[in-house]
Amino acid sequence: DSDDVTEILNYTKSNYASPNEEYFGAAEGMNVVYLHLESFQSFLMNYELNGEEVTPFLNSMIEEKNTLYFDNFFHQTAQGKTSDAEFMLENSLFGLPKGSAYITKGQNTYQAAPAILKDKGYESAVFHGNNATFWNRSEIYKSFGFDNFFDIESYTNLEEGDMAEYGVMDKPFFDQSMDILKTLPEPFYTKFITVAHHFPYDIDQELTTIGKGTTGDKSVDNYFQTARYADEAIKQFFTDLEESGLADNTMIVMYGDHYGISDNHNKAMEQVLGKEITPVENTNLQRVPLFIHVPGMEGGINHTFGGQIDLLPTLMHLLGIETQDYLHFGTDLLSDEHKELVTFRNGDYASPEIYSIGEVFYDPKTGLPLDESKQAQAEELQNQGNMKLQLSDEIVNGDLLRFYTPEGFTPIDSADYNYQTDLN
Ligand code: GP9
Ligand code: MN
Repeated sequence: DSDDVTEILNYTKSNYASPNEEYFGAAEGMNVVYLHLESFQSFLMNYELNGEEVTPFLNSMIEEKNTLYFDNFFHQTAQGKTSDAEFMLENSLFGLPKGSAYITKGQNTYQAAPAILKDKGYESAVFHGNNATFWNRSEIYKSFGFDNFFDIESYTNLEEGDMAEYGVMDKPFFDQSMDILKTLPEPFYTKFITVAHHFPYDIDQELTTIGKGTTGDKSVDNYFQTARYADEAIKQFFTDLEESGLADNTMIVMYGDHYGISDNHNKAMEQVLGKEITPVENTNLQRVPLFIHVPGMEGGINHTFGGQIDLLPTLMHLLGIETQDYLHFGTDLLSDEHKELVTFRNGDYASPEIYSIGEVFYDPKTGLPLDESKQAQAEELQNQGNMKLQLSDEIVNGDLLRFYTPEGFTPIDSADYNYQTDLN
């Protein structure tokens, strides 16, 4: 009940990281574009297959002057995969230990990004070339307060070969999405969910511009081809956004949603990386790319340890919106007070000095079990992580946000939303 919320609010307030003045409001009033990079892992960045860059466009964005690239950013998803990633970045709440909160908690009360931004005059939309009901999106998006959901029905001009297993291929997807995007009132908050680079990474060979890997493991070998295709689609999106005139007033956040190559493929991955995949290396492979591009902001490579749970407060602070009254379990990656502890859904964690994997603590620098002298510190981080997971679960399982409304926040009534209307 409301007492439980008060207690949890005390916790999130004590964990709050205040904004960094250098970045607070750097994107104030700008449009927001999230590009959901399906199955992208960080090892792809600057990786060369047979001497050729796999993702030349994303690699160039690492160097782009108005872009921050985070090279110690991790996914924190579990069985809910894509939906867990979305859930974290819209709410800064953890996904559930089993199943998907999208499916089982679609009717809960949320104070999600689209709702927070609605109070600031933003129009929100999700673009996804798949059925609206996949992952129960068409329900939970209403609870989040998304004004528009452009699903497969919105992509009418499809030709042979434009469909992938999980929806419209990224190139026609971005192409047609752009026409819709241009009609949205500004400022807008939008998310584009790509699908071409999805397991098992099959792609029409006529669409490929790079060879396959040579490990003999089919999905690992194919992975490079769909990654290249997605990279080209994203490049086209940036070009089109520039031509539309929207780019100067739009921030773009690109994030990998979860691993694409599971640890069942570690033998092949050892060939890809040229090293043994120890427990520490396996954790390192859970890094996913994060790019934050803001026109006029000074970019660079940021080494802070963080995860998807941290995206919402980071985004809000860049937009110049305070977050201390919200029940967020992540903290602003750009804040000096951000604690470098990445808690995974199974209770493992990664931090600069210590990894916790399957109840064993490791030194990530050596890959070996942690020195006795650091056990107490490791336990302390473990307890902090466990606490976060537990409190986040209490909120989600108890639907506790219905008992608390942050000051200035207008609660969402999901009955006000309907995505079934004919667009034409
Ligand atoms: C489905 C797509 C894929 O619409 O987002 O979800 P995933 O299988 O990656 O969880
Ligand atoms: Mn996914």
